Amino acid sequence: MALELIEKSEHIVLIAHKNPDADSLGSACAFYSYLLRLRKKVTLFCTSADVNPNLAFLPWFEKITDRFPDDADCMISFDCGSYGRLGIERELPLINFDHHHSNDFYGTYNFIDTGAISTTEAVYDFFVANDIKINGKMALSLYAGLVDDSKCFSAPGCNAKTFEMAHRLLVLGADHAACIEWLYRRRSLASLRARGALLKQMRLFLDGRLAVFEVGMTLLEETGASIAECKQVLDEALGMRSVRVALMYVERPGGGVKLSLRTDGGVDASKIMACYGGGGHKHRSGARIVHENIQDLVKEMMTMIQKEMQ
Ligand SMILES: [Mn+2]
Repeated sequence: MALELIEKSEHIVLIAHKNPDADSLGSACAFYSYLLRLRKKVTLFCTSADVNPNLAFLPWFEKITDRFPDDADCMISFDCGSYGRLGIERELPLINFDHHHSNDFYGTYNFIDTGAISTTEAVYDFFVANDIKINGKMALSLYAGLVDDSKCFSAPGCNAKTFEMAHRLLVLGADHAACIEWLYRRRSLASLRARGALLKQMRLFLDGRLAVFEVGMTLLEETGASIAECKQVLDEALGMRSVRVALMYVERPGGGVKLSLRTDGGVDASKIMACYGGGGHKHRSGARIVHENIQDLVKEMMTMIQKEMQ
């Protein structure tokens, strides 16, 4: 049992995925509070050295480290759709909390709820099922993941349970205003510049049903925006009535290409990205590949998307 494993472990490493979002980090932060209560030694690990400063409102944010401790005896991963997303490989028992369809139960114990809107929902359910008291810090951490992964309660997967969980977390002390302020009202100049440039160069295909964005190295250098910041325009493109699928390809140093796909759910994004060794959700998915000719690749993907639309 996962609880027994936690009980007998002394030093537990909580793992958020590379370039963590509020869901991955929020889940880990909620667990951090819980494990401290159990008087465990805890490490909050993430392979990314610089984490999005917009997440600094999360409790324990300052504890994030990219150094994996030598004396750990247990790991818990959050929101990692595949084992590779952990960013490390260790022969340690692993508890796997996630909500991605692509998750193949790589943990020793797995809490995968593909119906959950966020991984924090899976963690919340675990706390509730095991009578684990949720304090204010834990509530805020869980709420942050819920707000972010539900696109501020606008994603199609939002249902009565989403709002019930939101209600309970607010009662338990989550600060809604702080979450919104940090997650949505602190956009950097770099992100606004990137957004302007990207919306200007957006191309539409397939009778306006597919929006395509190309992010070259120059755009990233000139605006100073992160890839995560660039990806926000995908959701904006989907806000257009005709657009059902939005694709972004980002040129990476060394010849790689990072693909991000968002859909309205009619086309299964994770299915298309699986063809390129990637994964994710039905509505949003990504992959990283090495491809010599980006234009050929885009053409190939467009054919695939067109087929899926019919
Ligand atoms: Mn998530």
